[in-house]
Amino acid sequence: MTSLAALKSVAASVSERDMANAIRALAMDSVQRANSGHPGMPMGMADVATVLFSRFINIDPTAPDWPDRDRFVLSAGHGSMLQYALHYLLGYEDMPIEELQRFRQLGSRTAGHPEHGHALGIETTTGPLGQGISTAVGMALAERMLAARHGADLVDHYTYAIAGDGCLQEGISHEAIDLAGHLKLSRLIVLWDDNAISIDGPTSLSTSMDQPARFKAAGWHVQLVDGHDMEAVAAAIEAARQSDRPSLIACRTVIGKGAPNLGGSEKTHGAPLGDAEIVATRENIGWAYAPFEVPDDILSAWREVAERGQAARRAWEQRLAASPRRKAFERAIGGKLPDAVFEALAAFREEHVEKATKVATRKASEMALAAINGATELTVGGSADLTHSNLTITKGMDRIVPGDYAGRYVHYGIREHGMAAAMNGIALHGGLVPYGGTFLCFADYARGAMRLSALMSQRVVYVMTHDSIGLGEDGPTHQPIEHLAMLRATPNLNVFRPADIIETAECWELALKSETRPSVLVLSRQNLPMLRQARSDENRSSRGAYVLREPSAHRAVTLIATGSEVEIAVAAAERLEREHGIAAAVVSMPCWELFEEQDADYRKSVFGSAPRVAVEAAARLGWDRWIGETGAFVGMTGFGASAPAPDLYKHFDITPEAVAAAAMKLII
Ligand SMILES: Cc1ncc(C[n+]2csc(CCOP(=O)(O)OP(=O)(O)O)c2C)c(N)n1
Ligand SMILES: [Mg+2]
Repeated sequence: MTSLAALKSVAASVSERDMANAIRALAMDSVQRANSGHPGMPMGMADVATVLFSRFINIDPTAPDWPDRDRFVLSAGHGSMLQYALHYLLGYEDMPIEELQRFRQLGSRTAGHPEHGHALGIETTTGPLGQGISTAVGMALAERMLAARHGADLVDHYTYAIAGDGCLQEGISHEAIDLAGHLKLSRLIVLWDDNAISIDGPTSLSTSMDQPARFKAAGWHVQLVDGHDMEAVAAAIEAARQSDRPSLIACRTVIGKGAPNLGGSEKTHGAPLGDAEIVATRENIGWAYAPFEVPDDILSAWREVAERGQAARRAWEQRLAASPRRKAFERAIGGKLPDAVFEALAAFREEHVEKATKVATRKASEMALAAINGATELTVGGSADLTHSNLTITKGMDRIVPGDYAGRYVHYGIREHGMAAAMNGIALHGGLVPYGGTFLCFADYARGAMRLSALMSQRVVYVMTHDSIGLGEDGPTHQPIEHLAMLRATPNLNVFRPADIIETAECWELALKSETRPSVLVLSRQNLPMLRQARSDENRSSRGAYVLREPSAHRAVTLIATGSEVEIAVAAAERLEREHGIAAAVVSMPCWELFEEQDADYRKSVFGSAPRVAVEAAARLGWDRWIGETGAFVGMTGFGASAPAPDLYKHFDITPEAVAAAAMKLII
């Protein structure tokens, strides 16, 4: 290895074009080696990325999590080789050239699309188009909020995103752009790879959108540049940094730039260039080096770029050491919620067991949130325009408004998908714990980003109310049926459906403590009785399911339920005992995922060996896992209907009588 000092002396003669060509060569060679991948985007955006990193971005590969670093989001995630090439060139220790040679192979850090957590410095997972730009909005919002709390000497950075035509065509971009423009997120700068090509061919096949006009209409600062004119790109980024609004820089580029025959064609989008075109490209761009070889002077020029970020990081550390806000800032970034939160929740449970408080679980959630938000400033609430239905705002929470980020409640607007992505960005940024509400039915709309919360192991809390036909009159468009099954099928996601105020507080506690897994709190619109018979210090929801009611005689049947149907199961058990002398246990099962994690002995002690009946006002899918071959299910078999909730439960036969009858059928 040549020493950096020795390299520096030759680096002076290297041009930014040479630096960009290093990206081009690494991208085309890695894709060729893998025989899979997307060379066109990295080659087209190599010039823009080089200017962005060489002149502007402050990151330090030796301290990739330094809190005040600029955030870089490759929204056009299929261009992952752009990011991997940059990481190698900048000198991230976990991105040696061998990782590029193993592009897209099992166990490599160079997955097909950038995966947060696979390699240092990947701020978010991208690939599903539109997610990156929308996640970046959350990061830029978190930056402004933390700056308002801790001051500009500790928090003062930009969020840069590279987005393609695909990202801007996706609907989620509309939500994200609108929110960012409205909130005047001036530290957000989006560089659009305006190459007018996507997979099927020219974008004119499917769009006539005037994107700059669209961004302007949403309140953005907009510039158009030639993406291969490095000085023009630099000037545009400089102007964007000065703007008091989020910025779009439309960078007109040629996809696959440098490839003499295929450049400009969709053929470079997602396939290797082929040996002959790679030879021709080397000639065309004057790259006389072997595959994966970057000459010392060019590598040195890149490594010097990293030194600028390192100096910025050191200066920041000195400011932090001298800051009176140091402790508070470090606590926030550490992400640990204070004990006071959990003490407040314990006191809350004690109080409401005593009072036997009967409220809807959405109301219980609001009451629990009042305790939580009173004990910490780290939580950031919000709702997709259903604040007074989801009950997500609590006393003393100031709103975030354009230009003033001192509050902690976000009106996300009617933008479920954008909200979920923004919450991912807030969680990824660090320093804040986001939760946000909508109706459970609209989990469908938020789904793309919810999946990424789970894939990225982020603590995001989804507050999803109006969780069944129990919402009543709004009817089948608003009544979730298959949503629980969809959410439960999602890996690394805890789905909580609490039955009463006590379980609701317990589930909130579990969600907040779940630092590497998002949670969905599934909550009722209608009032539900307090079912817990005795106070306990133990969080009984923490094992996923527990015996709520054990009959005095040997169990003849076990009734399993969640949420609002636990009350029905309890009534059914009482009826079975009273009218038929049948001993029925009731299991409340607020979280399948946590129950699945318990050992077999615990699971057996809860479920017993008697036949089982499950009751849930939702689709059956998944319940057979718990009721077994011989079990029965009482629930929904089709869409709901519009009527008062009690009428609907009768109409769809989800009643104590129906559950008792199903139980009788099993055991007689
Ligand atoms: C949500 C989503 N839909 C579809 C795809 C598949 N896909 C990957 S790249 C792409 C085309 C993107 O076009 P553009 O952003 O212009 O990229 P370019 O071809 O310019 O590199 C598509 C449809 C995806 N990754 N995500
Ligand atoms: Mg394109």
